[in-house]
Amino acid sequence: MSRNDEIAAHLSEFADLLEATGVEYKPNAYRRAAENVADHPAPVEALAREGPDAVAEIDRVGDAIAAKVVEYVETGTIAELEELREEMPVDIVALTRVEGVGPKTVGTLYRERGITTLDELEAAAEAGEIRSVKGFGAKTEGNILDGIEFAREASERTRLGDARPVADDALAHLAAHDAVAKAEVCGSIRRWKATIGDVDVLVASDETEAVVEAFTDWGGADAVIEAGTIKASVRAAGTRVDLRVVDVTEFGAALQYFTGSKEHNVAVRNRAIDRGLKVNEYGVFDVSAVEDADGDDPDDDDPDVNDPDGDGPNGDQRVGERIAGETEPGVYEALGMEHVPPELREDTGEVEAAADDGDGTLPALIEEGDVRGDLHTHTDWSDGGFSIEEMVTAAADRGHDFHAVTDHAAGPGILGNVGLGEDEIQAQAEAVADVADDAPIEVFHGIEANIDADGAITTDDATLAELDLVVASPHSALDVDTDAATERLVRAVEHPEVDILGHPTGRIINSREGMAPDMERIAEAAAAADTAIEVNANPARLDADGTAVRAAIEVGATIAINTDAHTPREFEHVRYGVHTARRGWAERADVLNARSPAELRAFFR
Ligand code: DGT
Ligand code: CA
Ligand code: CA
Ligand code: ZN
Repeated sequence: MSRNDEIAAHLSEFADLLEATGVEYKPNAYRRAAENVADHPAPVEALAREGPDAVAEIDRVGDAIAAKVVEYVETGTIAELEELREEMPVDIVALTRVEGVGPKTVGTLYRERGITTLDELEAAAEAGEIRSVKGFGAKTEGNILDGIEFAREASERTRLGDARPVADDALAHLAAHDAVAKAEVCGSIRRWKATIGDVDVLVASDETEAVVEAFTDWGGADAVIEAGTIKASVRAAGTRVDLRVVDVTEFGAALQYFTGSKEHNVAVRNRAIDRGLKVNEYGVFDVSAVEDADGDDPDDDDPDVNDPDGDGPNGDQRVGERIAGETEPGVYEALGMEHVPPELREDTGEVEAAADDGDGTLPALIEEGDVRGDLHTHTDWSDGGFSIEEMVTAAADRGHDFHAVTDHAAGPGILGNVGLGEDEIQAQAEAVADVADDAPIEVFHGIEANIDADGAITTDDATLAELDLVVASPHSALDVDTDAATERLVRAVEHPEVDILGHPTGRIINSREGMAPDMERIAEAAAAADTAIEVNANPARLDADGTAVRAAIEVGATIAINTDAHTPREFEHVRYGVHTARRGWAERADVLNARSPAELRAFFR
C-alpha cells in the first residue's frame, strides 16, 4: 500500500464507521475524498507537512477532512476515528467484504446482536439469529452465510495490484545491496496470480546474513516476523514477504522450485524420475548411477509422497552427478524442456508442451511491449478524472499508437448522471474529433455501453452505429445463475454494434464474486460475431481471468487488454492485464491491442 493509499484507507474506515453509527451524507464526502487522496499523483504526506491548506487543494477534500489528513500524518492516528473504533469495535473492513453487508448493516448487527467479526457473523447466521433482526429475514441470512467464505478468503489473500508494488520495492532494495548477486521474486507473484498469499523473494549471495540484515532493514517492512541466517519474513503493507538466500550456483534450481506451482513442480519432478534424474531446490542430479544413496529400498524414494522439499524421504539432497541448477533455463534444459514462462506453471498442459519429446509447443506469449494502445478508458465526461486531451496526451507520451475514449453511457448500474445519454454522446463526438485533429496518435471515439439483465444494450442502436467502437459491459444484476449469465452475455456479444465485451463477470476481487458464465459458449459466440473479449487490467478486476482467456482463445476468439483507466496513472495497470492474458496462453496474434490502427478500424467494421 502506498502512503496515499494508507491515508485513504483511514478516511474510508472513518466513513464506514460514521455510516455504521447512522450518520448520513458525511460518510460519502469522506469516501470521495479518500478516492482522490488515493489517486493523487504526488505524495499527500508532503502536502500534509505543508499544512491543511495544501491538502485542501486536492479536489473534494474540504477543510475538515484536510485537518484529519494532517493529524494522521503528524500523529499516526485520527482522534475521532479512535473514538468511533471504541464506540463500535467492529472489524468493518472484513465484515463489509461480505456481499450485501454494508456499513449500515454492520451497525445494525452490532447493536442488535453484538456482532464484531466474521466468525461471530457466521455463528449468528448459522444459529438463525439474524433473520429475526428487523429488516433482515431468512433470505438475507442465507445470502450472508453464502458470502462469508468468499469474504474470509478475501481477508487472507492480497490483490496482485497491491502485492506487486511491494514485491518490486523489496526487490529493488535488495538488488542495490553489494552482497546480492541475483534477486528475483518467485511463488504466485512471479506467476502473476490475481491474488497472492505471500510474496516470495529469492536472493543469490555468499554473504547470507548480510542479506538477511539488509532485508529486515528494508524501509517497506512494517514488522519483522522472523529472521534466521538464510531466511527471513517481514510484514509489509499488510502482506507477508518471505526471503530466502541461496548459493549462486543453486539459484536457478531454487528459483524453479520456489516459483511453483506445487502442481507444476510435481509434474516436472515426475518427468525427471522417468529419465533417471532428480530435481530439487539444489539442482538437477543424474541418479541413474546411484543405486540407492542411503542403503534402503530405492523405491521408497518417491518424491511425491511426504516429501515437501523434493529431496526424497531419505533426506539426501545432493546425490549423484549434478548436471544443472545455476540457471533456471538450464534446469528445464536438463529435463529436455523449453524454459516454461512462470505464468503457465499450473500443470495445465505446459509440461507436455515444453517437452522436446512431445507433440506440443509452448505458445509465444504476448508481451507488454506488443500493446500499442488502450481500447477502454474514461474521461471527465463520465467518472474519469481528466479531460479527453489529457488522456490522449498521456497515451501518446506512453508511446501508444492509438487511444479509445469510451466513457460510460447512461444505463443500469451507472449512478446518477455519470453516464452519457445519446445527445451527450453526440456532443462528445465533436470534442473527441477536435482533440483527434491535433493528436499525434489515432484517437477512436467509443462508449462503454451497459448490458441490461436480459443482455440488451441500453443505448440506441443509431447512436452506437455512429461510433468507432462499442465496449459493452455488465454493471448491474450480477447475482444471477450461470445459465442466465451465459445467455445474457451471448446476446450482448452478438449485438451487431458491440466490438468488445468489457469485464465479462463483473467481479471485484476480494469484494464481489460477479457472474460465473460459461466462457467457452460466450467465446464461441464472440468468435462468430467478431467481438473481442476483454481482459480488464484493473487489478481489482482482472476480468476475464487466465482460465477464461484460454477457453476463449481455444475457440478462436479475440482478446482485448484494456486498462479501463480513469486517470493517466492507471495506464500502468496494463502489465497486470498482459500477464493475466499470458496466464491464458495468449499470443500476440490473439490480442486486439497489438494491431495497427488500420487493422483495428477493419475489426470494428
Ligand atoms: P501463495 O503464496 O499462496 O499465493 O502461493 P505460492 O505458490 O506462492 O505458494 P507458497 O508461498 O506457499 O510457496 C512458494 C512456492 O514454493 C510454491 O509455489 C512451490 C514451492 N513449494 C512450497 N512448498 C512446497 C511443497 O510442499 N511442495 C512443493 N513441491 N513445492 C512447494
Ligand atoms: Ca507465495
Ligand atoms: Ca511463501
Ligand atoms: Zn470502464
